[in-house]
Amino acid sequence: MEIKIALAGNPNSGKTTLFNDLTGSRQYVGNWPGVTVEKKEGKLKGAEYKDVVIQDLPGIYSLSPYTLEEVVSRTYLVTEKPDAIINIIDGTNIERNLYLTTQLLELNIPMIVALNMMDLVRKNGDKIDVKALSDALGCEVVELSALKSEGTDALVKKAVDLAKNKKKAEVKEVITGEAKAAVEKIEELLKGSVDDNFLRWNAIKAFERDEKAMEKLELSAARKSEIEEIIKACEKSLDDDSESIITNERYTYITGVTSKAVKKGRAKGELSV
Ligand code: GDP
Ligand code: K
Ligand code: MG
Repeated sequence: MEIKIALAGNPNSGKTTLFNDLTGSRQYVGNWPGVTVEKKEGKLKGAEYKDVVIQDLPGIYSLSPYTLEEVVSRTYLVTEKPDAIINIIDGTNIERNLYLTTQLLELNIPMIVALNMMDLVRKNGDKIDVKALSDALGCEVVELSALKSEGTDALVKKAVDLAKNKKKAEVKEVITGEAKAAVEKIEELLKGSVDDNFLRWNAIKAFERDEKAMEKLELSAARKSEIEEIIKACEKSLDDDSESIITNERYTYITGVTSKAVKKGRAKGELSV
C-alpha cells in the first residue's frame, strides 16, 4: 500500500533541498487543482521505500486562510490526510518556524520535525537541546543538514516508521486558560459535525472566525450563533480579538519551548573569529 508523507515548512527552510535529496530524479511536477501554485510530488529513493510518496507543500508561515499557499497546504492536509508530516524547520530561526509547527501539531497527523541548517547552528555557536525540544513539542525531532545530506537517512527511516505506525504526537498545551476553555466548549458543539481527528483544529479555526474552514462544516445558523457567543465572551474577558488571542497563546508557548531548548552562542552581528 502506498504511504503518503507531506513535507511542510516555512519558505527558505530547506524544503526544496531536502525534497531533491529524498527523491532524486523521481519527481513529478504539476499544479494544485484550480490554482497556479506548483505541486511537486516524488518517490523516495531506495528500493525499500518504493511505495512511499513525498508531497512537497508550498512554503508557508501559517495555516491561516490569507494566502493561496496556506489554503492549498491546509486543504491538502485536512482532505488528503497524509500518513505523516515532515515539518522542516530552520534551526537558525526556531522561534519563527515553530509558529507553523504549533498549527501542524493540531492537525493530529503523525509528525516529525526535521531541524535543518544544523551546520549553520553549530557554526554560529548555538546549542539546541533536541531532547528538550522533542519533549516540549511532543513529537520526534531529528537534526538535519539538507545541504550536506547529513541526517537524511535517519529522518527518512523515522518518518516512514511513524507513517506506518500512525503514532500521533502527544498533545501539548499550546492554547491555555480562558482561550482553551472557549476552544473546548466549541469542540463540544462541533462534535459529530467534523472528523474526530480534526476536532481540535476545527474548533480553533472556529474560534478564530476562519470562514473558509467553517464553510466546509455546513453548521446551522443556531450552532453558529452559539459559537459566536462563546467567542465574544472570551474576547470581552481577555480584551482582545480572538485571532490575536490564539496568536499570543502560540508565541507564549513557543517562548517557553525555546527557553528550555535553545542556547544562543555569539550574539547576532558579532564577528566570528
Ligand atoms: P525552500 O524555500 O524551503 O525550498 O528552501 P531551499 O531548499 O531553497 O533552501 C534555501 C536556502 O538554504 C538555499 O540557499 C539552500 O542551499 C540553503 N540550505 C538548505 N538547507 C541547508 C542546510 O542544511 N544548511 C545550509 N547551510 N544551507 C541550507
Ligand atoms: K526558496
Ligand atoms: Mg522551495
